[in-house]
Amino acid sequence: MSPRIIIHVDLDAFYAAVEEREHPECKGKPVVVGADPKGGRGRGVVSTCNYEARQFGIRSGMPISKAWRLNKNAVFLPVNLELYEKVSSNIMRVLRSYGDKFEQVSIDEAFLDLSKTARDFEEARKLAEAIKADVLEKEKLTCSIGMGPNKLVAKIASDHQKPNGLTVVIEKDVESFLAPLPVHKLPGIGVKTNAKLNEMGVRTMGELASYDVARLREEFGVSGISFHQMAQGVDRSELVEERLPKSFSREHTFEEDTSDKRLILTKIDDLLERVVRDCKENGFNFKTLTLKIRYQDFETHTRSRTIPRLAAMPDQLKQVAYELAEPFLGSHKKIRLIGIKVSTLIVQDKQKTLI
Ligand code: TTP
Ligand code: MG
Repeated sequence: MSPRIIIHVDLDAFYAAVEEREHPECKGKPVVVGADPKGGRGRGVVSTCNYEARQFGIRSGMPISKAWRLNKNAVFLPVNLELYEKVSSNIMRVLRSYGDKFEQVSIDEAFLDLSKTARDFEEARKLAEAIKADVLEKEKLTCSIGMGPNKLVAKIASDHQKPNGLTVVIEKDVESFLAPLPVHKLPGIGVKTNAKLNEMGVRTMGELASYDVARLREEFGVSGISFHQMAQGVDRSELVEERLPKSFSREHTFEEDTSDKRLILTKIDDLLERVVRDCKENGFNFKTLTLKIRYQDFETHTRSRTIPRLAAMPDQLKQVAYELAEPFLGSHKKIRLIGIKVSTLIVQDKQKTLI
């Protein structure tokens, strides 16, 4: 059987690159896309930044106030999601046309199965180069591509030579490619698992691949077995061609931490209205409503409720949201952030449960 040839395409500094394209005067300067820094007092986070800004230590998810401290002269721009979504869908259309199977993973990344389109890795490499050139010509953006015999290796490879990279890992090189990489590059190995593995003396994927699997199982349960397999580059998962959303959500960070009940409930109304609209506009109904609350000290809670009737009226929904919020409103601590999520989605016409 000929090996599978999978590629993973990931746009470089996506939001920031789109902004640079739209504002050529920013080219070469550090660009940070995210919340308003408000002269260092802003309370949101960095969505992303270009590679120039990364040289100052700025990163996605970092408080915008910290980014501001790291480089006050960077160009700070607000998030224009509508524009990025449009550019993303143009790019996805281009990518889809190259593969036999296509799976979009997020706004700026997708897998393609080239096993039937290309005879071997050399031919696939040429296709990958053509894809990069096509995206650059049509959307004036660069991407990084990883190629491997499965999704796991392709995904790790796309990150290997960012930006504007192309990393090809043929089957016989998989183990030697992975061996020196840190274990946190594997999906599912977050901060805690990484720390635990390091404690056990396991830092690289090579060390993980040769670690006693029974011990890993003892420590991490069935995930331990999966970590062991992944470290050896084993992944049999297929591309999932159509991704249906699992939930819709929105959050709001207050300008100032608050315990003003009216302000909080008004914000809940607002978030609820938007989330329900997002959900309906995408053709879904939902069964579960979740409220998230983060206090000033970052302690975070979520509470969920199943909605008794699918076609609940806006007032009933509000009532449920208020009830979910109630236990948090009397706290002596102020509230920093609230969020609303709807899940257990039902396709509106077919009434089909997706989760
Ligand atoms: P990424 O692909 O993780 O990051 P990137 O494209 O900006 O940079 P690169 O791939 O070159 O490392 O995420 C894609 C987009 O998703 C990113 O441009 C902005 C958005 N995003 C957030 O809004 N918040 C986040 O915490 C992250 C990681 C990404
Ligand atoms: Mg990216």
